[in-house]
Amino acid sequence: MKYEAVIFDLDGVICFTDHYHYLAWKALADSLNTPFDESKNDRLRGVSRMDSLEIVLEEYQGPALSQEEKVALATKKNDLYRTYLQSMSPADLSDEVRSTLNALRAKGLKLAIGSSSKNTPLILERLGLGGFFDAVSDGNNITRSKPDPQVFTMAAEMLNLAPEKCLVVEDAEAGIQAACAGKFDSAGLGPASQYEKTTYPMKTFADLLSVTDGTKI
Ligand code: B16
Ligand code: MG
Repeated sequence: MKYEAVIFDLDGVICFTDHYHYLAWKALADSLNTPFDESKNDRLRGVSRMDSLEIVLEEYQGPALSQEEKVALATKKNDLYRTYLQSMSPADLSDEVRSTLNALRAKGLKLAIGSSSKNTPLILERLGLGGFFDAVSDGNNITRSKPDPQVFTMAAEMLNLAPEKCLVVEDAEAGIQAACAGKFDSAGLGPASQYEKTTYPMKTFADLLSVTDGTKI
């Protein structure tokens, strides 16, 4: 087998919480009288919470904000986002993702998460995937966010495998850049299937069954 492990991004790959991110950032932006729309929300994929806040504040025209005030704003957004996450359940995991994960494990591959999100433990628990993965590297164990490779490098270390033995699955440009910087091959879904740097552009999650053998779709 070409790879011994697969490291999955979470939001946009295993599940889809971008609308909840949108609703929570939109409420915050409205309270600050600053414009925010779906296209700006798309720029937040894979980007850390504090870096996302800077993008949300790009057109903000109010009084200057201290670092403490920015942290308070990010916390307010996150509190609202987490209330939306409470409505998630195992029904939010698609049959395709569930069956593909099980088939990849049956092929002998280790399975890990590499996500920028500090809410990864809550999301995995809501999906019924708490304890499912062999390693979870997320926003809680990193100091540098994607496009830095740290989140994937740490996942590989947790699995005790070299990057060349791990395939990263991503939906975001920042995530593909992170995979490249860490010397990981990458499989891209959605927007990431269009990037030149993506090793294996994919149409659908189940394509991983052939891509993990090194087959281009
Ligand atoms: P949190 P991923 C990323 O998750 C999201 O795509 C991104 O929109 C979010 O800002 C980031 O997590 C941080 O999330 O505020 O929950 O810590 O795509 O890397 O799984
Ligand atoms: Mg993502």
